[in-house]
Amino acid sequence: MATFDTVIRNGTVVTASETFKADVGIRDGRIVALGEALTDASEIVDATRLLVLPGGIDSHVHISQPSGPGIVMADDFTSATRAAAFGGNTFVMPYCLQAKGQPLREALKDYHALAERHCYIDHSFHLIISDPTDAVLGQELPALVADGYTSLKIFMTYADMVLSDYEILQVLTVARETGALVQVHAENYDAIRFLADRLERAGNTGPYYHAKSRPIAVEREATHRAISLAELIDVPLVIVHVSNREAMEEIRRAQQRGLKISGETCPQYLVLTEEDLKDLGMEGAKYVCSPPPRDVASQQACWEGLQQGVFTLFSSDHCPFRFDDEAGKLTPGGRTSFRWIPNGIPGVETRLPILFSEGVSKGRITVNQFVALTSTNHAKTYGLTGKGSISVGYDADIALWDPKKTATLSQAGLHHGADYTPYEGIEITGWPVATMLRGRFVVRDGALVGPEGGGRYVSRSAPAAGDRGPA
Ligand code: DUC
Ligand code: ZN
Ligand code: ZN
Repeated sequence: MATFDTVIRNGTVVTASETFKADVGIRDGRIVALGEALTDASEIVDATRLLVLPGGIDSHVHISQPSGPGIVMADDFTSATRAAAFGGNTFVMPYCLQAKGQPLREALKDYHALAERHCYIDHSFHLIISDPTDAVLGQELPALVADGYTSLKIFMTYADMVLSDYEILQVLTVARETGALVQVHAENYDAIRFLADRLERAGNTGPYYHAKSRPIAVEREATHRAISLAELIDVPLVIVHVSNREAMEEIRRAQQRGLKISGETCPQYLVLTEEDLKDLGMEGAKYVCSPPPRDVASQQACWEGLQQGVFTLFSSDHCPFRFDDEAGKLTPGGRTSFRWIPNGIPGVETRLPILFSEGVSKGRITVNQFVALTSTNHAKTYGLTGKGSISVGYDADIALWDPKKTATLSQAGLHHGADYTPYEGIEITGWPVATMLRGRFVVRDGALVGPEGGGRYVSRSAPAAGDRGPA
């Protein structure tokens, strides 16, 4: 019997801290050796001129999430994880949305049923707490954290999800007691409502006014408030999908004061602007997401956040709706007001190429920062052990990258369930040419070779209070 099932030969291994030439020996789905001239293998994969990176971990995706009457998300677990694999990912963390009044276990049962036997890559779930009843706070949540559902998201906006400051403090208290990690969607609900009402009254109802109803101050204020509430309870927090300098500086200040606040940003805040929403017709709906894309100065601030470690997570916030579809962006209500346009854009397949190309290839970040921001930090932050690094003992979740390969992003070349990409036409240098999950190829030479259902659910540990990622 050969020593290794597979050896990846002649590649350049990249971790969050090092870049070195090494062969990677894989047995039983794990990395068991890093060394020179490893040969005794059932299969040798030649990685000459390729980078050997840990598979991407996208800790912020929405899949099959109920999104309002008549609205259907464009991806189920089959299509979302297929697209993710083509984009160099081996792990996604979708949300499990608690409907008002719904027990958390019931919600989880539904999502597990949707995911089971359909995923091409591994996954686990964050909970969305929309109804923090006494039962949820006192019994359900603590039991689920103990069972490996160790992170949750709360919202400071949206009629059906917004929590009051009192409720946020209650959730944060449970997080402190259980070790769960809380993510916050930081936008001020009442301010958005007020501004949206005023815009509508003035007849400003097109997609562009989605951005005008959620200006930077709305996000900055909520970011500041969320941080203050976390400070009161003395608990870590992740501020997700940060779009601009003012919110980024709030997080930086908190970090400088020693608070355990982590920041996440996403591709839309690096390469889109609110100008993309400007269209006399409905084309702008393709870019409607929250917070909205801002301007070039905000893009620059988000780069600074990534470069300087204020943001330790780069996620897609994949939240796909079809454009030319009444169950998607062109829902009849959306034609009457931006308020009813489904909120979110696809991006699970394009996250890594965009950051590699705009970041590594253009010299804004190092390839080690790329690995940290797209894989290693996600595993550390969310208590995912044995994933997120090319290291002995870790799962052989690997993306082989051709750093010189060029491509143009286009809907025709993507594998998601949406009928458009907001990143159409972006020129890319650096592309994932193969994706391997636990030692087996899922994507190879541009073809899907892994089985539907090859991805597993993974239970997570609660990171120790002092080890909530590198914030
Ligand atoms: N928040 C997200 O995280 N994703 C899509 C929509 C939203 O408001
Ligand atoms: Zn959000
Ligand atoms: Zn999201």
